[in-house]
Amino acid sequence: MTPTALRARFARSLSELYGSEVPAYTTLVEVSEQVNADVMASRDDAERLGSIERVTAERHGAIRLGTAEEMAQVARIFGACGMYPVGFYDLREASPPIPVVSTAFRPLDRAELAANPFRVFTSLLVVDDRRFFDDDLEAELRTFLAERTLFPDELLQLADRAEAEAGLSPADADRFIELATAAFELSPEPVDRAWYARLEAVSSVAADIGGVASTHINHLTPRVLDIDALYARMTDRGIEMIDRIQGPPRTDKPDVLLRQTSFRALAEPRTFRDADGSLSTGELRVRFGEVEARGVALTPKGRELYDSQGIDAFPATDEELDARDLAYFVRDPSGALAPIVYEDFLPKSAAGIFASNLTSDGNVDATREGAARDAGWLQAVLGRELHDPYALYDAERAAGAVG
Ligand code: OOG
Ligand code: NI
Repeated sequence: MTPTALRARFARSLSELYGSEVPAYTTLVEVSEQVNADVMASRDDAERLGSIERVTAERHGAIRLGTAEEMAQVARIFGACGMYPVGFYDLREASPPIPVVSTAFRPLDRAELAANPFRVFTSLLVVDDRRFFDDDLEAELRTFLAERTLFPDELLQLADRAEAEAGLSPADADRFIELATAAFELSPEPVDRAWYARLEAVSSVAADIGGVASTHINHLTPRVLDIDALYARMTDRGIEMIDRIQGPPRTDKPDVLLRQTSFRALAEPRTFRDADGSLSTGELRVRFGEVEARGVALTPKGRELYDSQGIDAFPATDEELDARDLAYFVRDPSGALAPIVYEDFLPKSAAGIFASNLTSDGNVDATREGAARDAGWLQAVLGRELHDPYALYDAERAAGAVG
């Protein structure tokens, strides 16, 4: 079973898990499929940004980790599935600031993306950022995190074998998928109430990451061809969405980058352990739903224009976007322009997704010192290349391949 097949199975397996645990996700997938079928029936260019097979299977997930070691381990598990780290996002620059830096694990080439585009937005808590954590809390967090094991040795060994040998036997593949899926399930282990509350007073993301001895997939996002229609239909079904769609507003111009929207995390029953050792039931809101629509990837020049002036400053046709080097295209065999779809994330939208699920802004002391983090730092943690999204789009455009 090749890394490509492992990736497709892993995405399906997580999707089954998530659907069984978060029923609103199943509604979201159903409504997305209806919207996509309607767009296919009504628009000639419905498949301009990817085949309907790809779009229907397309998901991204998100996980949050606590230590450099966990980050390096997850890179091996995703590597087994042909997913590699792309991009560096610093969510501490958002407002309100979130104490994480992130990357996305995804397939790199067009053929792999077409076969199965599964990706996972992966965040790492910055425990030594003094704006959030004082010396004592950092030390306690480090101790707590060092004691937990998110990924069993057997899983990591299977992952290494899959990467080294470009696949696994059917029996090993079954076991790998079983262990990898289980690693992202919500754990029934009791949550230490006082510890969780202490972290939550600083940041609910810190509590979600460092307040429990496990990690979990916190959303799984289907792709939709008309996100405005999706938003309206979900609202009609009584599911309360966040108040807006993140990313570029709807226009008559070619879709660029990424538009996303979400529904708030559901309150789920969890067991808590109190200081006297007694167990009680409470609730946590840690898993939510999101949906996205993807457009053409912007060049650095296009991105600069988007960030500084917004979508109003953009031309209305593919030809002009290409001629002004604002977005990535390749020529298909007939000479027509084919867009290169944006495969990455937007830090502002990501911060909005985080923020829509925060119970409070937490307690940030902006006068204290941050902690230096950049792509070079994350690459060293990962122990493998951290790919630059623009280098990937440039290479694809230069190769002239069509997806
Ligand atoms: C990740 C939020 C970012 C996206 O689609 O931008 C994200 C998280 O909440 O852990 O998934
Ligand atoms: Ni997301």
